[in-house]
Amino acid sequence: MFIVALAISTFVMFGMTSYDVWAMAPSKQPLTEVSIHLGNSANELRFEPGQLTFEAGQRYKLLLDNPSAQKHYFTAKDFADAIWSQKVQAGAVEVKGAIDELELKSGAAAEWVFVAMKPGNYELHCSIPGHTEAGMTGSLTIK
Ligand SMILES: [Cu+2]
Repeated sequence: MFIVALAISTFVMFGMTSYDVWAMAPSKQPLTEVSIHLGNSANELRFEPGQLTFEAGQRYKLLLDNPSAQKHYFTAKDFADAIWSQKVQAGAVEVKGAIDELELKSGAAAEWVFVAMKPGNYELHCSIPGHTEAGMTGSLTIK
């Protein structure tokens, strides 16, 4: 397990991203934990909360879960472009690198560790047909 993690880290370090210059330092910053629920136990089509605010330059662990009976997506492509994703962890699997959409099945949970970068207001929605229209949208702000 450790060797696999090390191999992935090495791969990420040699990947050419615009964040290479400071890729090591922000990964060690203190974390602020923030939670968001995709749907709820009453199966309403909404994010709770529907609005989250982050500060540019701060590192976050976004805790996502799905307490509803159906699957949902956390889709936020512009937001994903405005952050530096360190990893997404789900169960015993860690995924490194750029991610802009997560699918959470009923009862699933995941953690997204990132550094907020570019100030702005970014749209969040669930991309399952009908869910956005039913109100499953949110707003992610970086200030
Ligand atoms: Cu949904």
